[in-house]
Amino acid sequence: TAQRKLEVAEKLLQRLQHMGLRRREILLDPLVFPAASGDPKFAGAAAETIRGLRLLKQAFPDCLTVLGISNVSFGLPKAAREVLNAVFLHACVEAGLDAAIVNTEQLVRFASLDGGEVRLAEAVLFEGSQAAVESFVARYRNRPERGREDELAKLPADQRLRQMVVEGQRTGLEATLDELLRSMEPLEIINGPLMAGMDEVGRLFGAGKLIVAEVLLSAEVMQKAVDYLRPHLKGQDSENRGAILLATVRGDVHDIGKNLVGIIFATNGFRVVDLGVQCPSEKLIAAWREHRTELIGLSGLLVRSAHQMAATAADLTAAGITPPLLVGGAALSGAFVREHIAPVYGGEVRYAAHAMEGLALAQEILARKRPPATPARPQETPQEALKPSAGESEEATAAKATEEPEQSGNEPPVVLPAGRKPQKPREIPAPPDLARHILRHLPLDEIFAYLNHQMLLGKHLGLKGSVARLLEASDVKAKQLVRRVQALQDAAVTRGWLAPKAVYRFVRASSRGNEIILWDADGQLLAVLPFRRQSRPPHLCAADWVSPNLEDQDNVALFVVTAGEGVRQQAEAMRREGRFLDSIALEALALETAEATAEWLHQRLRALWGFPDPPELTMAERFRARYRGIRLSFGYPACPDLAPQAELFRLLQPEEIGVRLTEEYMMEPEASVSAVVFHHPEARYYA
Ligand code: B12
Repeated sequence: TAQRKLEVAEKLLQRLQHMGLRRREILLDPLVFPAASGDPKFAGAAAETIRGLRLLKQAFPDCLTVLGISNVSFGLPKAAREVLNAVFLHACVEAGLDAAIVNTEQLVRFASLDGGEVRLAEAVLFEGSQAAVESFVARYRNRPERGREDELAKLPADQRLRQMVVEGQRTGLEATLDELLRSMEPLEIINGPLMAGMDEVGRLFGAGKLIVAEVLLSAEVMQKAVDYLRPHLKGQDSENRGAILLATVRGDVHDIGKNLVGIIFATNGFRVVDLGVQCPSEKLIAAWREHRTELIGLSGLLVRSAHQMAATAADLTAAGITPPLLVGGAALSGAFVREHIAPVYGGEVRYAAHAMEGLALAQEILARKRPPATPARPQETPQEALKPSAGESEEATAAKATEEPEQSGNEPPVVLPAGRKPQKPREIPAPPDLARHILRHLPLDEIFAYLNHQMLLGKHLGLKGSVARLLEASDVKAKQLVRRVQALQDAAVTRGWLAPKAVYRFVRASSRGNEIILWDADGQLLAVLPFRRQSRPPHLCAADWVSPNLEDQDNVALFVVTAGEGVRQQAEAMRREGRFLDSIALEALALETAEATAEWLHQRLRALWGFPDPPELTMAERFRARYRGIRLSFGYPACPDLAPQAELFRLLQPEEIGVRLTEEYMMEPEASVSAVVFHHPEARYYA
């Protein structure tokens, strides 16, 4: 029974923990007995296993669960086993199963079963009566089994290969390639079924039917196939769709966006020359002269990088280098590209909102331009270069690099309408001290609890909709991604890939107009930080949340946190091995760990100020800043100028935790966050 399974697990855990094992290192197996063997003592046993799984997950949420699946269908015809295994596995995953031992080649996809067969299988699992078993068996007695691979196996080899790429399916890949090699040249296979598969992946992504994570899995199959074919290529060039020089611009350490683009282009037949991050124009010019690629791709995270792209474009033009230029990055917009980059570049410039759009643009450009571009000026009209990119919304355009700060701290303050000034807090909280604190060994396990899965799985890996709701509804894609990320988290803990660190200090502060003035304990001026005031009502400005009177002993907190740079090497190694999804997921995990560390530290600072979060505050509420005060980061709309990062660095010296500032005020490593923390109860984010 389920209860008995729980009791046994309790005893086991006690013993294992006594031996020094931690709970998250333990996998509990609740075991399953054959559900349709005809032995009455096992009737309903599968249902007990599922109930047992739930009890185990409730009682020991830190432990993992594992189960050998196919025992449940022992004694049934093969076709029936595949169906019963699939239905049972689905029910177990819904009950919280973390790992399954299962022959994936003898498993049909749950989603491909019709309602009738699911009901018949469930009757066997949950009722276990002889009648239920008989009707189930009757349906499959004379049916051949039909695993996904079998369905694929029925297709001619070229169509099968194309479909394997589309589905990210690797089983049988080598056999299929061997079969094709008997009648096709390796290059024909690459340019034929494999590329056709990737083209279909692009089409499905464009139609919203595949997410980034799935595209990466398809890319993995593509890479594996090309690697397998490479020895047969006999010197022929396997990448023949064009070549691209890829770089993140000067002063910018943003890697993940460029890497994603690199993977997508490389697995779609492009030769990618990756020049890395912080790439100055001179390096790009020298590399282009060496490689003469048909395209150049520039990436960058921040608004400053968008300006740096314009400068780079002008430098390339001055050097007579004008192949079509693809540009992308979070703070870039089509409008900025049209207004600031296209006019200074001698060739065509196209903005790509995401990597797949960049690929489509590259293919479109090269289809128009073949044979390959020469160093001479391209012939297209300026109008062509100014075309807005597909999928670029007005809203996205308005929020990005085109937007100049409305008003910086140096301008005269806007006069506030009467009554809009924030109330002085009844009591200004006193910080415990004004010393600089360095936290070098932060508890990674604890910080992972502050990970924002919406950002990680939604923003970075492309899952659509509310991640929390998808998980609640046991969405298979969401659960698979969570498990993959969880495995990376575990590896990050045990192998020390991530090492979050922080430096913070509370500082005396007063305000003057749109500025916050920082003072040391002796009343010596430390720094002046500018903030933007809204030019429209309610004319918010962060400076208003700090008292103008020095005697009020008001204060703010400053911090820099980082997740360290341990993952960069690891992610690169994974990319080399063709583990594209893991590589991007790991980089994304590092970035979101930096943000999680900021959230964790911010909570700690509130407690140190004397107003800890109420215990009932949920993590989802915390992500929506439903606590007292806010943290603003330079570069955000309330303080768009990044130059004050230098002041923050002077006061915090985060170099001691391994964080450096680039010439464009970006922090290296990439997975770092800085902030000014306000305690004022009325403080809120504004743009
Ligand atoms: C997640 C995030 C973070 C994460 C990770 C950052 C990262 N490296 O991606 C963390 C928490 C670390 C972070 C930190 C900071 N961030 Co931030 N961040 C974001 C956020 C929410 C999403 C960025 C994102 O999607 N990254 C994932 C990658 C994969 O996306 P991507 O680079 O855009 O790449 C895709 C496309 O753009 C395109 N692409 C990119 N390059 C190229 C190139 C080519 C050739 C092609 C074809 C396509 C292409 O394809 C890629 C994949 O599809 C944005 C806001 C937003 N909604 O966009 C703010 C944002 C970029 N951050 C911002 C700021 C200010 C910062 C900080 C400076 C704050 C601070 N003071 O601490 C720091 C800087 C970090 C540092 N090292 O210095 C600002 C930048 C504005 C500005 N003034 O410059 C933004 C716009 C938020 C805002 N509205 O204020 N941030």
